[in-house]
Amino acid sequence: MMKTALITGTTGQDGSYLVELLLSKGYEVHGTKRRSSSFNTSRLEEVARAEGHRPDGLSLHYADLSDASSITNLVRDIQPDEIYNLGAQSHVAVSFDIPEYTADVTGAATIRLLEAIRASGVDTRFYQASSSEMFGSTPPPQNEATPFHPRSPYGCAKVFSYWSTINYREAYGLHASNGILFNHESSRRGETFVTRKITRAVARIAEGVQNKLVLGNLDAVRDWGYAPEYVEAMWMMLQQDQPDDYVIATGEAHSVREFVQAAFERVNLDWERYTETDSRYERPAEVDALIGDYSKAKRQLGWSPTTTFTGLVHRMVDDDVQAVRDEKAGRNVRVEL
Ligand code: NAP
Ligand code: F7E
Repeated sequence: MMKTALITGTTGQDGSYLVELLLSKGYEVHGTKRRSSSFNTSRLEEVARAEGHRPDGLSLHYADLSDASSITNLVRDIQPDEIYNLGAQSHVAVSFDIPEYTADVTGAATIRLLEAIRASGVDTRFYQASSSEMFGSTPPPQNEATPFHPRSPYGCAKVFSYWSTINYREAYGLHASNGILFNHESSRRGETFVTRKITRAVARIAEGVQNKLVLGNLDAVRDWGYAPEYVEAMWMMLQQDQPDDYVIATGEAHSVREFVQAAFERVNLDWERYTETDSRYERPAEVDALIGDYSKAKRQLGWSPTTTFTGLVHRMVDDDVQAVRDEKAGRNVRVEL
């Protein structure tokens, strides 16, 4: 029988890839979108282009994670088999500027969803987008047993959601799982996260429409994977008989500096000539190093990453170069979905 899924945060990087994955598996997919004064569905337009038309199995609903009524109504009306809570104020640096809002949307909203499931009595499986940011300053490698020490309002909010998910599993027997995902990137990554900021700038510099790239802390170390592979892991978690919590990562670590270097190398430019640093991109508290140990996911889910660091950098730079060329040629036309 055809399964039904509800995804919050459908318009984000992961949401758009998860929509593609679930549609390819024959799901009826319902997603949330927020009211915005301008088009905010560009990532889903890419899904539509790949399909040649707006995907038949996809419905979008206006909702907001800060609005309990919108969330409760959706869960009750759709009665989904699976719920993926990907919606969040997901930018770590921004969470220092809007901490209460982040606590509400990235933290408390998880309880809104879990309560909506209880109130409607729907028999559903729940995925919570937990994050390696919860580990914060605890030294790598990090796995499911590593203690949390978050370093930002975002990290604190994710810890709240993580434990709420486990609490509802234990208290009410919900099939509720946490994916503790390490950084994952793609050409659909938001333009203000460091990898995309770099690859977009490199492409624009190579195409002669930008002069320099200005960054913050170049010493931070991250474990960067490829987003489409990570949404596959989310789906795998909800297909297990028992709910559980899993680290999803590559185990490979690189500094921001190494990412910059590799990106400029792709277009045969010297990174040091074009890169500057400015303290305005530094955070009040930094997470120095995140490197994930995904052996549990490998063992229990049969999940492993396949895209290498260099492969990821090349793909993102190449896609951004193409995007700049499309922009120059006026090929970027926006539509409503
Ligand atoms: P993203 O691109 O920033 O997408 C976030 C999504 O949440 C967007 O669709 C956004 O809508 C939506 N959203 C924001 N505020 C909302 C609100 N008040 N109500 C409803 N929806 C709201 O993030 P992502 O990279 O796809 O990540 C997906 C999830 O995984 C997030 O929860 C993130 O915190 C978590 N995570 C990400 C990573 C990573 O490396 N990417 C790693 C670990 C965990 P708009 O499009 O309208 O802004
Ligand atoms: O920063 C440094 C910055 O913003 C990575 C989110 O998806 O992954 C993401 O959070 C590193 C940090 O990602 C700039 O200080 C230097 O050390 O790309 P980012 P993040 O903070 O790791 C986790 C797992 C999530 O869950 C989050 O939702 O890069 N950095 N210069 C910079 N970062 C940014 N954004 N901009 C700079 O100019």
